[in-house]
Formats: sequence, C-alpha cells, structure tokens
Amino acid sequence: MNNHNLFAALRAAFPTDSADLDTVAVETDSGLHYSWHDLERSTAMLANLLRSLHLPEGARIAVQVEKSVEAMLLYLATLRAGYVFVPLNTAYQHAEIEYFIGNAEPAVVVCASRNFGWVSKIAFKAGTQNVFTLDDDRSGSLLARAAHCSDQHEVAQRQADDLAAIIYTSGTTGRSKGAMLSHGNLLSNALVLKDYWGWQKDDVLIHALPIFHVHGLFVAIHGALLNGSKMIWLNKFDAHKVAENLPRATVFMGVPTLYVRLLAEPGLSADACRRMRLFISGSAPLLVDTFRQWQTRTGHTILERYGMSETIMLTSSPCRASQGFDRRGGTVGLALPGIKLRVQSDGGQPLPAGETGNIEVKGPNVFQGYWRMLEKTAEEFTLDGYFKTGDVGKLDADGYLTIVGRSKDLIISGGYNVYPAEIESWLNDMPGVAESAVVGVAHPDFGEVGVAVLVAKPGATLDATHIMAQLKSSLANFKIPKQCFVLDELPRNAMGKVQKNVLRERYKALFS
Ligand code: MLC
Ligand code: AMP
Repeated sequence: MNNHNLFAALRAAFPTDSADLDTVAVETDSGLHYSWHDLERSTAMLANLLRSLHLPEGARIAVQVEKSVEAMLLYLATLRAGYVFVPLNTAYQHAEIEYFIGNAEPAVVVCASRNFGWVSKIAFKAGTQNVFTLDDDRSGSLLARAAHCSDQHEVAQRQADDLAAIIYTSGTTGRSKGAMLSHGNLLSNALVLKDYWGWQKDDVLIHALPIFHVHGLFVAIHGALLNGSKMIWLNKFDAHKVAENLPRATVFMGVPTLYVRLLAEPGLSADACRRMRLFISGSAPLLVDTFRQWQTRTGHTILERYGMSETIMLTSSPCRASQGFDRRGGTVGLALPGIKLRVQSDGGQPLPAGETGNIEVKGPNVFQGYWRMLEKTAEEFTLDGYFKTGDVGKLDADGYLTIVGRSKDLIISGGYNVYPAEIESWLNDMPGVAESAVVGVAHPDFGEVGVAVLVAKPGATLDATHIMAQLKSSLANFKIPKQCFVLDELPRNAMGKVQKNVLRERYKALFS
C-alpha cells in the first residue's frame, strides 16, 4: 500500500547514491553543515524517541522553541513518526501558551530551557506527560535523549487525510482556532508549488523566516526538501546576512517587511542577485511601490502569492515562460492548478470580473476543519463546500486576483496576524478602562500596526504608557499596539456600533 506520509515524499527527493547523500542539505549562517545523510539519521533518531514514549495515535507534539535546524528536524521527525505537529510562536506568553496547550492537549511539549519552569507547569497541569527542552545551540533534553536512539526508523504509515499539523490562527481566549492540516493537504500543495515555481535540484533557498507559521514551515521547507535543494539557513532574519548570501542563492521567500528592510540594505544590488531565479513575497500585502523599487534595484520582479493557515497556498503570480511571466504588482496572481477560487457577493452570488466580493476556495489543500470546533468549521464553509477565506477581493478578466481588504477584523503586522478583538478584551479588563478599540494603520516597516484607543470609566484617569506596559507583560510583543490614545468617547454610528473606519482615517498618517 502506498504510504501517504508527507515525510516519505520529502525523503524520496533526498539523493540516493551515498556520495550525494553526504553533500550539504542545510548550511547555517554560523557555519554548520548538515548533509542529507544527517537529515535522514537525525529525523530517524528523533522519531524513535517519540515512538519510545508510547504515545496514542494522533498525539500532538506542541513546540515553542527558537528557530534552529534541530527545530526543523523535530518537525520532520514528528511527521515521520506519524504524530501531529503544533508549532507555537516564540513570542507567546503565559496566558497564550496556557490556552494553546489546554486546547491542543499535547502528549509532548518541547520548549526553550529558559521557559521550562513555567511551560512545564502549564503542560503538566493540562495532562501532558512529556516535556523536553531544545535550544538554538543544539542543547536541551530532547537531543540528549534522542542521542541514545537508533538511527534506523521506518516511516510511519499514514493515509492522506490523517492529521499532520495543527496551526493556530490567533491569540488567547476561545476565539483562537487550530487549523487541522492533513498529510494530503500539505503534500498536494507542495507538489503544485514544486511544478508551478519550477523548483530544481540545484536551487538554493535562503531560509530567513520563522518556522512556526505556514510560510517558513511549509512553503519554504517543503519547497526545498521536495526538490532535494539546499537551504542557507538563518535563525533570524538579518538584511545584511541575506544580502551577503544572495550571490550563492537562487530562491528567497519573505513577507513584505523583509523586502522593505532589504531595500534599505546597501549590499542589495543587481550584481548580488545575479544567480537568483525567484523572489517570492506573501503573508501580507506588498505595496506596489516596494514591488517597483525591487525591480529597479535588482532587475527582478517579485512573485506574489497568497495563502493562509487553513489552505496553505492559493494563488501565485506566473513563474515561468510557459505561464507567461506576467507578474502584475498589486495582484496576488492566478489560482494555483487544482484550486477553485471564486468571488461571491454577501448574498452568495458569483460576481463578474472587476467586482469586489468575498473570496472562497475549494481544493485538496483546504484544511480538515478547526480542532474541536465543529460548529465554527461548519460556519466557515458554504453549502457547496467552499471555504470562506474572510478576505475580500476582485478577479480581473485574466483571472488575476487583487486583495482589497478583509471581512474579518484582523491586522497583519510584519506578516503576523493580530486580532483587535483579542487586544480589546485585554484592555477592557484593565482597571479604569470603560471601553477600547484597536485599529490597523499603515506603517513603513511592518506594513500595518495596531493603534489602541481607550475611554476611561467615569472618575478614572488612564495612563496610556502604563497600560501598554501592562499589556506587554501579558501578550506576545508583536500584538502590542504601537500607539495608544485616550479619548472622551469612541465614534459610533446611529446603531451605536463603533466606527473603526473613522479611527483608521484619523490615525492613518501617524507613522508616515
Ligand atoms: C517584531 N516586532 C513587531 C513584529 N515583529 N511588531 C509588529 N509586527 C511584527 N511582525 C516588534 C517586537 O514587538 C519588538 O518590539 C521589536 O519589533 C523587535 O522585535 P524582534 O523580534 O527583534 O523583531 P525583528 O526580528 O525585527 O522581527 C521583525 C520580522 C518578524 C519582520 C523579521 O516579525 C518576522 O519574522 N515576521 C515574519 C512573520 C511570518 O513569517 N509570517 C508568515 C505567517 S504565515 P519591542 O517594543 O518589544 O522592542 C501566513 C500565511 C501565508 O500568513 O500566506 O504565508
Ligand atoms: P494566516 O492566518 O496567518 O495564515 O494569514 C492569512 C492571511 O494573510 C490571509 O487570509 C490574507 O488576509 C493574508 N495574506 C496572505 N498572503 C497575502 C498576500 N500575498 N497579500 C495580501 N494578504 C495576504
């Protein structure tokens, strides 16, 4: 029987003859080299460690560690052993981690050793039996234990619709949803991108994104591994280091903030990009200005693609000559092969080209539903099985999609999602706060950032700086509004609804 385990497909692309197995698969900016053989052996050892724990079928492995090659190996080993990977943003703090662990009920938690005290307390309270540590300098109990395990491991047998990962789409409280992705979802998307983006064995990817979200974890890693292509690995994005490595690379992936920061880097030039084949941008809107500046400076046209945690990649600008090469700034390209994408009115009617409406999608990449949220899952699908993305856009006559906004109240800041409702609920609970509103406004570096507006309770005086400091001690740092204002009242319409558009308009030039 065919094994649908995603790891089996990735490993099938590793070199087969023993000399090639010893070539470099991953090279880090600190000078470490990992061969294909290393990837094979170390994922086997980690998979054997997980297997030795006698975990139940479908067990979740929740991981909150700094980016490192070993963290990637843990992801691959989880697939290999047939368990479910749950990556968590390193910025998440106590309340956030408590929610995710409580919700996912992982059998194993892996955290940074500096967080072991508080994370293990949360985990053990939630019933987790195994808590390991892993640091970005290859230390910690996980690797120490795996070192005693065999380096021979047969890839676990999995069906296409067996779960491979749960990706949480937002912060704390009951609102945060775990998108369940199967081996089949991930592999189908990786295969489509392999072909569409024309990946080749001799491609070299600069991997500079975090690996706890779809972009860095799936699109980038699967892209390289499924093609036996080498990765130049940066644990943290650094514009200077990326520019330095460009002459040895062919593919780069980034959120728009990375492109903005690279444009400010003196080392970025057409000559540095001479071997580059593909610059890919996504996760947030890329300004046409950035798109044009990049063309002028490097001679390359950025390929934009659009996706989300629930669906992985949905659209892409054309890549190769046979696709027409026509990358149009301000659009996110065409629906990928095998993916149906439509724009519908609020009443659920298909809209003609040029008209703006709700983006809905269907395909083998679309997730299995939200973890333990049957009703929420049902609400997000149409009767004919399309997933409602919550994004608003329009298609042109050639099928190019432009995203014009979102029906969901969401801020995308430097590629991270921030839900105003989550921040507002924290603010509203603070002493002296009567009500609050958080809106997204344009920002030159992060694209968009949150601005908070507070109204004090009668007789109370609010200190905006103090309130932001309080918030920072509770929530991931990227969620903290970059400015906070205290007003006498929030603007409301005749129905009493807060007019966030009025606030967005008022503060739109705050960071320009
Ligand atoms: C950092 N900060 C941010 C921020 N990142 N503020 C708002 N938005 C962000 N994204 C703030 C911190 O709070 C901190 O503030 C200060 O900046 C320095 O923190 P840092 O961690 O040192 O920042 P830096 O390393 O410069 O990180 C910036 C970044 C990072 C752009 C490199 O945010 C990043 O890697 N973004 C990529 C996100 C990503 O991969 N998204 C893909 C999601 S998948 P203070 O006040 O504490 O000093 C997805 C689906 C799809 O969306 O389609 O791909
Ligand atoms: P996430 O839930 O983190 O996966 O974020 C997915 C959201 O990011 C999508 O629903 C879009 O709103 C946004 N997004 C992803 N790619 C793009 C893009 N290329 N341009 C604009 N928005 C994007």
